[in-house]
Amino acid sequence: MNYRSILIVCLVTLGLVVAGWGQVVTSSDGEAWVTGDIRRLTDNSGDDWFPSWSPDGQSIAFTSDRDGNDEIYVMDANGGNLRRLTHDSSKDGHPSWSPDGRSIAFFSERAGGGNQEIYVMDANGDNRRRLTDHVMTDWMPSWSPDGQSIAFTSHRVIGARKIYAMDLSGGNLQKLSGGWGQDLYPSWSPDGQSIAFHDHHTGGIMVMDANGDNRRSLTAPDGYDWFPSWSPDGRHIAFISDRDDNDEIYVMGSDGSNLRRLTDHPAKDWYPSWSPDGRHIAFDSNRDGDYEIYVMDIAFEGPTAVAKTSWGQIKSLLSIGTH
Ligand SMILES: [Ca+2]
Ligand SMILES: [Ca+2]
Ligand SMILES: [Ca+2]
Ligand SMILES: [Ca+2]
Repeated sequence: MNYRSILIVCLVTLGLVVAGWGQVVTSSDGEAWVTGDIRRLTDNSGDDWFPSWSPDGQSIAFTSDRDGNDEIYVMDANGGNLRRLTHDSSKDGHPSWSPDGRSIAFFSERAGGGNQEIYVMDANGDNRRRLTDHVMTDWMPSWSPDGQSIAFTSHRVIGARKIYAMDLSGGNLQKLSGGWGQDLYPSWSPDGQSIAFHDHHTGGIMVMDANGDNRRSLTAPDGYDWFPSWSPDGRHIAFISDRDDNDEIYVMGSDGSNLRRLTDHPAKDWYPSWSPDGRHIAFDSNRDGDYEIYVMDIAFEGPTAVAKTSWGQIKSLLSIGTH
């Protein structure tokens, strides 16, 4: 960087601190993520988990046991207007919105015997229908960007959890990952070409073509990286890692480059879900005792963008934290 670039970076940093933003996280190549306010959206004694941002940006679905057992809820993205979508004494969890925002996939044990199956319902909880019917665990659904398929994790190969995909009738079942390892937490890339997932054998994040080919490793942590979540523009993947001794949210390029940490708190920070505009990440954390849903403001400044930032862009950047 030249002196002018350094001066601009300093001014941006100072401005963001004055504006209430928390941190400018840079890497050695100068690429920067700016993290801002963290807001708590829920406040109750139950555990609130697995946030999933709706495609229109207006709502966040999540799992909570606040009413005695795990159910799916949805609230406005500011935490208001809470609605409960499921009413069953067994576990319901891990909501995933369809790309058109009309439906939510989730897993439920309502079929009995502690057997988890994948279901889909309308976004208001109506029209629930079951997609899987297998004695072994089926869970963690992730909708394809074209809305035609749902990837999920299943234990139906004895001793190995694998990534599968099916159409919306539950048919055309395809096993996408092979071997005897444990593959979990599929996340479909926004262009539909790839699926990221957690490989429990290496502990890292892997990615494969959407047909299961070309499996390759993105991270190789000393610990575990899990729950990848693709950014809406497809350029980045957020995930959870314990590589720094407590569970934090990290982000990296979708090729595994430029990894950096976004949260810094001794409590657990889990399950990132991007807002559709890429400017916020919802997650859950037990930093206030039990698990609650939080939203963190973020802004990405590429490796050359900061150096080229104009005063107009600085003003624009500073206004990101307001709604
Ligand atoms: Ca709670
Ligand atoms: Ca339930
Ligand atoms: Ca099952
Ligand atoms: Ca943490």
